[in-house]
Amino acid sequence: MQIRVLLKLVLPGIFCLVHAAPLDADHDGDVNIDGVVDVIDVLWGQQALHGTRSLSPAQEVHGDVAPLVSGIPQPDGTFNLGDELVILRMVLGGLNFSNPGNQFNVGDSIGEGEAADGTIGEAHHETVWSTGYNGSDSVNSFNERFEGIAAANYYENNASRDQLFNHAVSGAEMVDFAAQAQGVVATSVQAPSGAAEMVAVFLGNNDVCAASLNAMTDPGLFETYYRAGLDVLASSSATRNAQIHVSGIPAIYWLWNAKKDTFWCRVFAWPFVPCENLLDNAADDCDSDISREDPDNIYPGDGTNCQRRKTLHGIIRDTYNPILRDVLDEYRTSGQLPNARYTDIYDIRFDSQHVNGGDCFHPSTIGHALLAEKEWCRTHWGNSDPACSN
Ligand SMILES: [Ca+2]
Ligand SMILES: [Ca+2]
Ligand SMILES: [Ca+2]
Repeated sequence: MQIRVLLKLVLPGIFCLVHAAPLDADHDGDVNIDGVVDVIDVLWGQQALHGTRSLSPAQEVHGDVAPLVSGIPQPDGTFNLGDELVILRMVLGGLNFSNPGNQFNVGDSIGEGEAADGTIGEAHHETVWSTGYNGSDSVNSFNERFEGIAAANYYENNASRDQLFNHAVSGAEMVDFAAQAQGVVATSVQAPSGAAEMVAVFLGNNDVCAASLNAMTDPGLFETYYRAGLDVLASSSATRNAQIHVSGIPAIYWLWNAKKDTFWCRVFAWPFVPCENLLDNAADDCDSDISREDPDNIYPGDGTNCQRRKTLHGIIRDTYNPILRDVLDEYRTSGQLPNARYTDIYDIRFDSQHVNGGDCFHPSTIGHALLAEKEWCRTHWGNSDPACSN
């Protein structure tokens, strides 16, 4: 009797939490492969574990969503209790790995695609790695990937919807996260689903770029501002269950390395870029080529500018990115933002072609293409994308 009452109370809620599952994503929790992840998949999984149902190989693949590493499924080729528990959380806890029905963007000048074509100061939202929509450029943005996977289920960004979706502001620092998040909450009602289903967050670049190493945003404040933005997303039903894709800060050391020998960049462009702790006195004074290629270690013969650049590199690695990762892990594991996941891109090395030749600082179109590919392939969506295994 008690169980029947419980089911009556719980089942309507369960069916409200059904997620549309992508048809091409194999590791999606949809054990019976009917296009949705719901209580039936939990039941089938339970029966399989008890030996009263045998799953086909394809069904096992769909059910293989565990273990989770930093919230991202790392399928291990077997279906066991860990997988069953993840599927249960998908049905009851709002855990979601499906393709989103829309995508919002929070960020700085990179999120605006600034100078992507080399024109200093010019925004190129159509080029951006996340919400970009130029179908004829080399950037296969997240927006274009979702649209390509299931156009009917995805309310894509385009020139006329960009104001709704792209909230990035050139010059934004982490202190601006909360305001941009409020903008996402406010505009999400305009999406057909009335909610933000994915939010890309790429901030922090302007916190680490500063007039000097001492002028970088205080790490304690950086964390406070970060939490304030996450709190905004967590406190609204329009954003709480969205897949929050937080990008780590890249190793900007490599953009100096890539462009340091270009006269235009060194003499005319960089003096106007507010990232003096990286770009001041741009001539190479590292001990050797070996030292310059090894920013993680300071060599005895490294000059003061080389040492300053490497120190900045280490601070991003050891202070700012761990804050972005660890705080987000906390919001996810506590359930405040059940689908918030951190993507580390610190190991990506930018070559000259990835940095535009105008301001010699922002990603070029090719740089956005690289970001889109690397970020994508490190998500759970990338897990199911054969193109990422190359
Ligand atoms: Ca199903
Ligand atoms: Ca598994
Ligand atoms: Ca494109």
